[in-house]
Amino acid sequence: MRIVALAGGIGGARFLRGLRHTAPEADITVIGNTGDDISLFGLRICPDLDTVMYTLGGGINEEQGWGRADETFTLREELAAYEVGPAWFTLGDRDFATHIVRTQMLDAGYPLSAVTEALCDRWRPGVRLLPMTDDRVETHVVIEDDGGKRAVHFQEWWVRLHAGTPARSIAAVGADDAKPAPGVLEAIEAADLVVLPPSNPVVSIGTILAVPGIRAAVAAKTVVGVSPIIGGAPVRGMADACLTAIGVETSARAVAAHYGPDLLDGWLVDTADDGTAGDLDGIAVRARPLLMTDLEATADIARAALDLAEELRA
Ligand code: FO1
Repeated sequence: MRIVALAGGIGGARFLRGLRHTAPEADITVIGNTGDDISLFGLRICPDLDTVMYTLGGGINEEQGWGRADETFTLREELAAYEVGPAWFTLGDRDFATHIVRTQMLDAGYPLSAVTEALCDRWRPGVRLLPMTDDRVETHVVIEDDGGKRAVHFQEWWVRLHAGTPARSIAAVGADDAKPAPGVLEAIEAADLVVLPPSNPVVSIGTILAVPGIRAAVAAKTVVGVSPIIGGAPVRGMADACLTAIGVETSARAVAAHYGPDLLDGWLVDTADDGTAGDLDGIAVRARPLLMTDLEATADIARAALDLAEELRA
């Protein structure tokens, strides 16, 4: 079976671990969000690609869900001693190596897709990890505070401001001119089904779908999504702050409606939202426990998504 999954960071990566576990024989292609990417200290950092690569490759810092396990922070301390920032974005020594290798290859002219393939040669994630595009796309957030109205990089809003300052708007800068990375459209077209993991529907899944050509290609397939919202709140992260920014209610049903029946064929909601089950504009909604408490629970959720897709494909 050929599966394509659109993935952002922590929630998406954890879900993919369950998907790989429940369908070890499947050919899984992950299209990763690159809108969170940022250049710092002269290095290109791709948080969502790295989170998928480390999580599936066994190197992730499990509690944090991002960055490497067994980290040290000597470089960070030395940079701080030189008063070279930003201090609010924590990079460990092991993680720095990934960004150095990536930046060297980008500077040598390799596209991000080739760089990602090279990094995955080491990590062997057990899926094919493709960036959504090789072009530069960066999510920026317009905020208004006593400093006036200004756009800040998504990472500054997310990490330094903890999404505490309301976003007036969120823009995937460069998305309109971006092209899907090599292999992205082909993988979607060849897929038996597309899965939308419980990633952030705005800045992760939404950003991937904003790359011209990707949404239409996905919409042509059988698509099953997993709600990142349980009982009116995000399980992790601050998807509520992003949903509010685009005027979407923070509920499992509202996210399904936001994706739309042209895109979604099936939608898994948690039993806490069972009352809101019942199909939505033709989207088959099913309720089941959605907390990814451990690998088995996550594999069961992924299996439920595959089963729903099979039911809908028939
Ligand atoms: N998230 C934080 O909350 N604080 C950090 O200092 C931080 C550093 C960081 C470094 C590398 C990386 O790959 C991810 C990092 N993240 C950090 C997480 C990151 O902001 C999010 O994973 C995504 O961008 C949103 O999914």
